[in-house]
Amino acid sequence: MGYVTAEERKPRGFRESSSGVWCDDVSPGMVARLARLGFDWVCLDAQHGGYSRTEIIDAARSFPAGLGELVVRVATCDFAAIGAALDAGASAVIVPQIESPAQAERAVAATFYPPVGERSMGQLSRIWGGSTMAAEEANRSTTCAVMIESAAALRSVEEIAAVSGVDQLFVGPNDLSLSLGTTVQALLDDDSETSPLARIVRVGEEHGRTVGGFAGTPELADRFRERGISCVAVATDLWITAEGTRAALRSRSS
Ligand code: 3PY
Ligand code: MG
Repeated sequence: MGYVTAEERKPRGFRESSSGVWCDDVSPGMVARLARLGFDWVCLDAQHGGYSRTEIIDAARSFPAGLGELVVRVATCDFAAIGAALDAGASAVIVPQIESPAQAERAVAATFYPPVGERSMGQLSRIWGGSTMAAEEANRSTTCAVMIESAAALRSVEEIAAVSGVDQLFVGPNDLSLSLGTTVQALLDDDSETSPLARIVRVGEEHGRTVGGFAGTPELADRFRERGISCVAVATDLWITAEGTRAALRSRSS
């Protein structure tokens, strides 16, 4: 599979039904290649992956324009970290472990410029000669996704989704299943109308929020989509290199 160009492909946005890739290992080259190969969005993981602020900036500088969105999963609901990811050039943030409307309001305040929020102006693209965005345009094109990944978050999911400025509910199945005392597989197998995933999807629909989630493999991604979760991290950089390695070694002589 070769690289695609912006003309050949119209990437789907992070707010739509889309397929993204999750990057743990720090490699601006890998991030750029994954965007060029066809993912709708590439997420840098600053919570459980290796990404620090400097490395987010390096990846953003080499991200190919027009070929999908750069997304950052920040380490925590931190005002400075959210602003720094967006200043570097991310068009969306995924904010982990949101459990209350007050926390969701904090995430929104950090993501958007006034009058919507309290983000401070200072985009870094001016440093490398890129164009900066006016506050209004940035507010229109930036996405705030809050992670629903605990029993407490599930209890407050209606109130969290109702917070103005929350664009997306993003399911963290590993933490959610740990918190509920179950497994990712059991969460996905539960097809009842009262299941945790059905509840999140219903609430998302009621409030006009996209529902996204971390799958990490195409097999799990299909299961997420069957449950109505549409904006899915369908692979990780580590999975892709492992699968590529496995495929390559199939030709090894025994
Ligand atoms: C989770 O599954 O808990 C996540 O945060 C995905 O990385
Ligand atoms: Mg998690």
